[in-house]
Amino acid sequence: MDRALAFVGIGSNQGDPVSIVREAITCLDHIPDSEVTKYSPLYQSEPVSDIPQDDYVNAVAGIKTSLPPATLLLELQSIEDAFYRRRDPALKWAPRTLDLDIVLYGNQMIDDNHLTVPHREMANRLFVLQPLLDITGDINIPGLGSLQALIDRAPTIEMSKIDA
Ligand code: A4P
Ligand code: MG
Repeated sequence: MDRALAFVGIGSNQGDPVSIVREAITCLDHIPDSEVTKYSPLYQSEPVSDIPQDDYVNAVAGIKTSLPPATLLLELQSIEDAFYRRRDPALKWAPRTLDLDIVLYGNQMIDDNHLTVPHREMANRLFVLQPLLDITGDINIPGLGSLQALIDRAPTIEMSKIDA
C-alpha cells in the first residue's frame, strides 16, 4: 500500500512537558500502519497566545503512514485524550497537556471542516518551522513556498534547543 510522509507538530506546556513530548513520539510510532521515521530536537519556546501561560516544549516528528489524513487526525486526537487533554472550545490557544497537529501530509493541500493541511498557522510559528527544517532541510511547502523563506519571515520568538 502507498505510504505518505506526514509531519506532526507536538506541543506541551503542562505537567512534565519534556517527558510528555518524548512519550508522545513513542505513541506516534505505535499508530497502526505508521512509523516515526525522524524526529526533531526538542525546543523550549515562548507561548504564542494572549493567555499568560508557561513556556512550551515543541518538536516535529516525521511519520510514514498508510492512514488517510482524517484517520491520522483521529489517531492523534486519541493520543491527546490519553494524556488527559481537556478541550474547551471557549479557550483558544489555552495551555494544554499535549497538542498534536498535522503540519504536512505529503504534498497534499486539504481544507475541510475538520482538517486544514498545511496547518493554517504554520507560517507564523517558528516553533513548528524550525524543528521541521531540522529534519527535512529546506523543502517546498504546498501553497506556501520555501520553508527557509517562511522561517526568514516568521515572527521572532524566544526559543532554545533542549539538551538530549
Ligand atoms: N484541525 C484543523 N486542521 C488541523 C490540523 N492540521 N491538525 C482541527 C490538527 N487539527 C486540525 O484543534 C481544534 C480542531 O482543529 C480539531 O478538532 C481539528 O479538527 P484542537 O487541537 O482541539 O484545538 P487547539 O489546539 O486549541 O487549536 P489549534 O488550532 O490546534 O491550536 P494551535 O494552532 O495548535 O495553537 N505557543 C508555543 N510556543 N508552542 C505551541 O505549541 N500551541 C498553541 C496552540 C498556541 N501557542 C503555542 C503553541
Ligand atoms: Mg491542535
